[in-house]
Amino acid sequence: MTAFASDAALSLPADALEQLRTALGSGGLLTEASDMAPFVTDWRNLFHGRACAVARPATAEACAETLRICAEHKIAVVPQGGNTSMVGGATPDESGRALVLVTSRMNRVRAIDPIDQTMTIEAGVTLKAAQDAAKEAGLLLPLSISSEGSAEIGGVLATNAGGNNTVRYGNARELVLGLEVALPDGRKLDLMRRLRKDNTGYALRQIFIGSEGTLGLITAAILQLQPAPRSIEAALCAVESPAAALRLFAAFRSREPSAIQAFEFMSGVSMGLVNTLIPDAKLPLAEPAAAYVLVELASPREGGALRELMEEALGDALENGLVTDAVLAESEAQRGALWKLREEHAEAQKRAGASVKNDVSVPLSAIPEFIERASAACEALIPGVRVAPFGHIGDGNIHFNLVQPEGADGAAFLARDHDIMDAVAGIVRELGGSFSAEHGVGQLKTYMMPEWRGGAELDVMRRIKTAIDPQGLMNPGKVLPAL
Ligand code: 2HG
Ligand code: ZN
Repeated sequence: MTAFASDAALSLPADALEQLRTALGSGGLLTEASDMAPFVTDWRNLFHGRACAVARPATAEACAETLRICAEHKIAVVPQGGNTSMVGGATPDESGRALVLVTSRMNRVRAIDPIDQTMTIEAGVTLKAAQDAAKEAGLLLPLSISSEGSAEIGGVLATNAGGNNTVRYGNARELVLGLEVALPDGRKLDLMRRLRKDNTGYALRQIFIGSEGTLGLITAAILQLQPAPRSIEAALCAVESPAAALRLFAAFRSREPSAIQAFEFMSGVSMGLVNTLIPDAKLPLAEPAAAYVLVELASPREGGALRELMEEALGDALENGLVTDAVLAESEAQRGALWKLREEHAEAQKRAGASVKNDVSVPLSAIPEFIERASAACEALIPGVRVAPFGHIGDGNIHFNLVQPEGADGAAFLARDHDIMDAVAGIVRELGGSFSAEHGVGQLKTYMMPEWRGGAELDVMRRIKTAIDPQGLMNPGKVLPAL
C-alpha cells in the first residue's frame, strides 16, 4: 500500500513534528511518501507498510531524544538498520502510525583497542565496514553473514545474527562486551564496559541482544575482536548427501576442531540456481553434484600447516568416497569466488521467484533425517516445488528453503506458506530443533510463538516487555504475538 504525505501529517501531531525536527535537524526527518518508500518495504518484498515519518538521528543523543518525544506522544517506533530482515522485523504495519527510526547515520567506529582487542562502534556501521576497520588494525571481527555489505551493527546485534563463523566463534551475542541502548522512555542505558569478567547483577545487555528492537534501540556496542588469521585455506567439495557432509565435518573436527572457521552446506538444487541466475558465479568442478560443502580453515599462525591439514583431510575423504570431487582455493581471488557461490544463495532464490524460508536448527545428528523427511513432506504438499536447502551445517542451522515450482504463480505459492512452514516445523519439533535459528521471529513468525514458546516462557518474555516498554511502543507486532 502506498503512503501519502497527507496521511503522514495527519498521524503525526504538529507539536511532535516540531519537536522531532528540532531534535533531528535538517535531513534527519523524512515525511514525504516518496522519501519514506525505501524504509517501509522489506528486502524480500513480503511486507508493505506505512509510516508517519522516518527519523535518521546522527547521534545516540538524538536517537534517545527521538524515543523520548515518541513516548510523550505515544508514537510507535520501528527500528531499522540495513533493512535486510528475512522476517519483516524492520517493516512498519499498514496503519501509518509508526515512526521508522533508521540507524544508518550513527556510523562511527569510535575506537579500536589493540591490547583489549575490542572495537567500540556505533549502530549504523555496516558489518562489512566494521570487518574492514578490524582488518586494518590487524584484527578480526569474526562475524560474517551474506548481507554484511548492508546489514548494520545495531540490527546485527538486535537480531543476534549468526552466519558463517558461528561454528567457531558463536553468534553475535558471544562477541558483545558492552552495549549502549536508548530506552523507550528516552533514557540512555550505558552498559559500555569492556570487561571479560563482570558479575554485578543481571547481564542486561543480553536481554537487548536478540530482542529485535522490541525493548529499546541499540545505539553502540563494544565488540570482542580476535587476532587476524595469517593463513586461510578454503575448499569446495562435492558430496553425495547431507549425511556425507556431516561425516566430512566430523572428519575435520577430529583432526583439528579449532581450525574450522566455516563449514557450509549447499544442496545441488540451490547451487544450480546460483549457477544459472548469478552472473560470474561458476561452479569450478567437473560435474554438478547432489550437494556441496564449503570448508574454510584459518589460523593466526603463518606457514603451510593449514594447507597440509586441508590436503590430508580431503585426500582421505576422496579416497574413502566421502567426497567425490574437490577444489582448493589457490589465491584470495579464488577463495572469494568460492565464497561468492555460497553468499549468493539468497539472491539467486529471490531471482528464481517466490520462496518460503525455514531458518531452522536441529541437533547435528538429526540433519540428514530432517532434510529427508522435510523434503518428502514439501514435495507431497506442493508437487514440483524446488527444495533448495543450504546453510550453516557445522552449527546445525539449515535454511530449508522452498522455491516455487517453475512457471507457477508466485502469489498462489506464497498463499501456502503457513502449510509449508507448519509441515517443516512439525518435523523440526519432533527432532528437538528450533523454528528460527538466526533470522528471528519478526512479524512473519510471531504466530508460531504460542505453540513453541508458550506457557511460562512467553509469559516471562511478556513481563520483561511490559517492564521495559510499558506503553508497548517499541517495534509493535514483532516477536510477541498480540494477546
Ligand atoms: C544466509 O545464510 C542467510 O545466506 C540467508 O542467512 C538465508 O536466504 C536465506 O534463507
Ligand atoms: Zn544464514
